[in-house]
Amino acid sequence: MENVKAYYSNAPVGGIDFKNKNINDQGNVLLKPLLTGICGTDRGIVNAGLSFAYNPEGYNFLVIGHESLCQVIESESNQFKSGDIAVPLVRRPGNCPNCLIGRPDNCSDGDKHEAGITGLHGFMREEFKDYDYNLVKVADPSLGDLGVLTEPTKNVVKAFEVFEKVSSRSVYHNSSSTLEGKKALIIGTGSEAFLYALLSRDYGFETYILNRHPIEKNKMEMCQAFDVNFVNSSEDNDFPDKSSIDLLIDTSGDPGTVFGFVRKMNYNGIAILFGTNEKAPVGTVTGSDIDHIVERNITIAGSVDAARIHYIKALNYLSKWKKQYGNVLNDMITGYYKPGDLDLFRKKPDGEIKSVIRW
Ligand code: DN4
Ligand code: BGC
Ligand code: ZN
Ligand code: ZN
Repeated sequence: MENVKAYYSNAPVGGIDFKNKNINDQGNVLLKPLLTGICGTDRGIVNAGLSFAYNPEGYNFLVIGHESLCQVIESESNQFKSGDIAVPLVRRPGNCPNCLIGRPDNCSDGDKHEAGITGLHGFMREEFKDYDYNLVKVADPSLGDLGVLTEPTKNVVKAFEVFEKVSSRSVYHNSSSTLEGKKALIIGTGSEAFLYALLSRDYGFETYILNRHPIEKNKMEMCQAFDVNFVNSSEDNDFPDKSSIDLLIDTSGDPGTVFGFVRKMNYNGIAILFGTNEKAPVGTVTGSDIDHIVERNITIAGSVDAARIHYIKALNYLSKWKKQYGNVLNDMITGYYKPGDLDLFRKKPDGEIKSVIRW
């Protein structure tokens, strides 16, 4: 579609006062989006599955798009020059103690905003202004389009920080001081699941990703390249055969599936809940599930978003993986689309890992 200026959803207007903070027209850097990734959150907003999303104050629409790779067009900042490549931060701080120390990802009162999600317009637009302190520079030119994976990768880096903090409550590693032989199960086979699988392998976990149907050839090949095992739970409902999951990461938001696997977690196991799906069917937690969790010191933790430090680490991981896996990593971007390819928000293309819009 020609002349598309922005996408929008019809989320209801929220009540938080966030006047004069829209990123349309304020900032010392003018940016042109090159690529915008789309993810489960965007589809959740467009399909009314995420009630926490809301429009900026005074608007009856929300420009979506939070996974952006941009080029600097003009800059009044000494941190950026025209031509630089940058990724904008999604979350913008409020005034709570966590927000004030640069950790709005751990906001204590919910009074923060997220570009393209909660009360702040996003990056699916032909250009916008932002402040340099909201931008992370992509310095490695070899990353190219893969820079668009910085934003989804930063969530994974933060979740592993949560894993590290929680795992320190007991001795978690094996008797040789590594995680070799420890089992990580990631529920889901979307982009976040593949990024979790990559980092899980880096940590040394024997890594499994799971769905309740077979996955396409490109995804099977990617599992092979990353040394990750795929489990089709509709065929293999005995996986794993005993309570042996040391790290469970959920990207599905499906409570029945999550607690089905919490029942199979090992002593001192850690479950990180990450996927959100308000439309998921009700799941059941029994007394014996609670018994299992308590008696084994299992921790269930939620993890959302990430801070600037995780964007920087995400870029480092992407550069490392690019060297390690070469062009296989490029295949994480499974499709390039045009602004106006609206079906993309309603239906996942076959074999999708990361679909991106090229501006
Ligand atoms: P996605 O590509 O929709 O990934 C969800 C995955 O879960 C897909 O592969 C689904 O398969 C799969 N799935 C759904 N239900 C089940 C089930 N019952 N058993 C096994 N697999 C299942 O989305 P994404 O990768 O972009 O994001 C993953 C989730 O994380 C989304 O819910 C996002 O809203 C959430 N998210 C959270 C944060 C954060 O907390 C950041 C980014 C995303 P299929 O249905 O496609 O076959 O910061
Ligand atoms: C974004 C996060 C955000 C989360 C919930 C995700 O898609 O990557 O930055 O916190 O959605 O709104
Ligand atoms: Zn996203
Ligand atoms: Zn806060």
